[in-house]
Amino acid sequence: IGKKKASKYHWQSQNVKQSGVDDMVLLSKITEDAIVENLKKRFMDDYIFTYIGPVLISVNPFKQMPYFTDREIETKCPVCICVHTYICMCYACGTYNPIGESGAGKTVAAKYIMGYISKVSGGGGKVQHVKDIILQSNPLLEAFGNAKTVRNNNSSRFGKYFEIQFSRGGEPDGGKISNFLLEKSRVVSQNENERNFHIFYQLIEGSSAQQKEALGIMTPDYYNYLNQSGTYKVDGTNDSKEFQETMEAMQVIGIPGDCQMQALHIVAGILHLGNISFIEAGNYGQVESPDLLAFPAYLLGIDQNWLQEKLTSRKMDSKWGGKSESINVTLNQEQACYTRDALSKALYARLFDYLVEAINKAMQKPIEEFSVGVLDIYGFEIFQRNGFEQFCINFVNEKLQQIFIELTLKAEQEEYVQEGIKWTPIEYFNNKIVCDLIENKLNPPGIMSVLDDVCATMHAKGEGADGTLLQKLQAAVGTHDHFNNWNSGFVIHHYAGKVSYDISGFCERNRDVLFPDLIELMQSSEHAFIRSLFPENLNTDKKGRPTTAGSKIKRQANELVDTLMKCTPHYIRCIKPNETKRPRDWEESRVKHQVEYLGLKENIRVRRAGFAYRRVFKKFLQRYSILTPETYPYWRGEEKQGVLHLLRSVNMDTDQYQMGRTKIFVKNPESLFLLEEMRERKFDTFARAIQKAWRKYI
Ligand code: AD9
Ligand code: MG
Repeated sequence: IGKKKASKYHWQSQNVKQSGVDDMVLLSKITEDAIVENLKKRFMDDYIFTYIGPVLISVNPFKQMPYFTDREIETKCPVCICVHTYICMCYACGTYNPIGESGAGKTVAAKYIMGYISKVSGGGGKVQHVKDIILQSNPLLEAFGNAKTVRNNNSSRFGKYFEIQFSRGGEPDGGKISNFLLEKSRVVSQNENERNFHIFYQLIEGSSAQQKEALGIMTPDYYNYLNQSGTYKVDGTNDSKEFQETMEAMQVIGIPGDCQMQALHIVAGILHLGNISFIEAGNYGQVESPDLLAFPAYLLGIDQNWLQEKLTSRKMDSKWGGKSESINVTLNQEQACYTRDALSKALYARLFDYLVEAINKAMQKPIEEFSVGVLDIYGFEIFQRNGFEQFCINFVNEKLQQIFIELTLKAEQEEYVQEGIKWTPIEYFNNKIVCDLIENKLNPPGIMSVLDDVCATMHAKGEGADGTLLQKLQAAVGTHDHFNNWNSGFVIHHYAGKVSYDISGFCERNRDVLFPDLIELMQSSEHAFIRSLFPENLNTDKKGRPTTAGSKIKRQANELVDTLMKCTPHYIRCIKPNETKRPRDWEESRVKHQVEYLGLKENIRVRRAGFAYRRVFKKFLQRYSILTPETYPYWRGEEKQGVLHLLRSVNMDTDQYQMGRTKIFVKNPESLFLLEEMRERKFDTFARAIQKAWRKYI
C-alpha cells in the first residue's frame, strides 16, 4: 500500500460534508457539554465517527450505516483511513483497541478493521486463504463465544487479541488469536432475559432432520441449560441461517469433517448433561431419572454407569496412620449438581480453546515480522447482580484504561517535560489506584490475592468460604478509598462507575477446579477428539497450588499490557448512546457519563497542545537526508542544527514544530505527509537519473 494513497485518503476525509467538528481538537470550548453537543449533532446527522487527533470516537448508530460499501471504503470511512494511514506509515507492530462499555460497538468496529485490511490488500494463494480465515473466524468464535445479554444482543463473552501478520509486501499472510477468559458459567445458567451461547440455539434451529435425530435435538424449552432464562429468540437474529455460517466457517478454517461432527456432539452432549437431575436420598445425591444418562453418555462416547458414578461420587485422598489412601466419597445432591455443571463448563471451555487453536494453526507463519493487532474484549459491565465474571471483565477494562492513561495522558506529558517543551500540565484521574486495589500482591494485598489465599485454604465443599473472603477483604482493603463493604458483597469505585459485587460464588468460581474424576471420565471416551481435549497426565499434573481463574486473568491481562506497550496503540473509543438499542435515540446523561469516564476532555486538551509526531534528531535526519544537498548522504554537524536546516529548507511553518532536547516534535500529521511526498519525489528523480545513466552505459 503506497504512501501517496495515505495522504490522499487523509485529505479526502477532510473534504466530506461537515457536521459539528470532525476532529474535536478544533472545538472552540473544551468542556464535557461541548463534546456531548458535538457528538450529538454529528450522530443526528448520521456521522458516527469523530476524531480526537488519532483517537477515533465511534457512537453506536444501532442501524446499518453506508460506511463499508466498496465505494465508501475507497473514499471516506474514518476507520479505514485510520487503519490505512497506520499501515502505510509504520512498518512495525501496531494495535487497534476498541474500548467502551457493553453494547457500544467494539466488536463491530473490530470487524470493520479486519474486513478493511482484507479488502484493500492484495490476494491470491496463501494470502487469500489467510484472509478467508481472518474473516471466517468471526462467525465461528461469535457462535461459541457470544450471547444475548440484557445490554447487548450479541455480547462478546470472551476477550480476544487478533494479530494479523503482514508480508514485506504488505499482504496479510498469517495471524494469531489469543483469547481471554470465556464466561463459561453461562453454559449452565443465565439471568432472566439472557441466553446461553448462540451455538446452542443455532444447533437447535439450523440442524438437519438427520442431525437432529443423531444428536437428540428437541425444542429449546426441553433443556434445563436453556429454559431457565425464559428467552430463546433474539430480535433480528436468524439462528438457523447463522448455524449454516458457523458450519461453513469451520469448513473454511479447515476443521476436519469428523471433528466438526464431534464438536456438535459435545454441544448436544452438554445440553443433555444438563437434563440429568438429582434427588436427595438419605443425604446422598441420586440420579433422578437414570434413563436420562444414556444419551449424553452415548454422545460423549463414555460408559453410562461410569458417568453416573462420577457425577455422584468422588475419589478423595485420605491419610490413615501415616498412609495415604484413596477413598470414594458419595456426594450430596448439591455437590452432584455442581459436579455435573463443572463437567459441562469444562467441556465447553475446552471445545472453545480447540476452535481458537484450530484457527491459529490454519494461519500459522514461521517468522513473524510486521503485524497489526486488533483487541476486542468484553466491555465494562454493570448489571443488577454482578458476580465474579463481572469482576474479572471490569478488571481487564480497568487495565486497558490504564494503558490509555499511561500512553496518552501520562507518558505524553512526561515526555514534554523531559524534552523541555513549553507545557502546562493537565489534570486527569489515574486509575492505577483501582488496578492496584484489585491486583496488588502485597502491602496491602489486593482483592485477587486475598481471594486466592482464601481459595487455597478452603474446604473441598467450599462452605462458608465466601463469608470468610468478605471478612478478610474488609481487613485487608476495607479502608481503601475505592472499596466499600456491604452485607453480601463489596463495592469497587471503578473508573467507569461504582459496581456492587455479590460475593456469593466468588471462591468457587475462582478456584475453578476440575476434579480428576471428571478428567479420568473424559479420558475414557471412545472418541479420540474428546480425549484430546483432556490431555492432563493425572499422575504428574497434581503438584503445587492450582491456578485460579483470577490469577489466570491477571496474568493474561498483564501479558496483554506488555504486548500493547511494545506496539503503537491506536484507540477506537466506543460510545453507547442509549439503552433501548434504537437508532436516533440519544440519552444525554448516559453519553455525558461515558465522555467523562473515558477522559475525552483531558484527551482533547493534551492533544490540542500536543504533537502528533516525534522522532530523535538522528533518525529524522536519516529519513529525510535526501531532501537537501547539505544533509545528503549525511550531515556533518550537530544533529539538532541539521534538523533545523532541513525544516527551513522545506519551509515548514515554525508554529508546526518545536525542538526538544533530543527529539523534534511536529504538530500535525499533514506536515509529515508533505515531507514524505517530497522524499518520494526525490527518490523517483534519483531512480530516473540512474536509469538514464545506466542506459547510456549499456
Ligand atoms: V460487548 O462488550 O461485546 O457486550 P460491544 O462489542 O461493544 O459490546 P457490539 O459491537 O456487539 O458491542 O455492538 C452491539 C450492537 O450494536 C451490534 O450488534 C449492532 O447491532 C450495533 N452496532 C454497533 N456498532 C455499530 C455500527 N457501527 N453500525 C451499526 C452497530 N450498528
Ligand atoms: Mg463485543
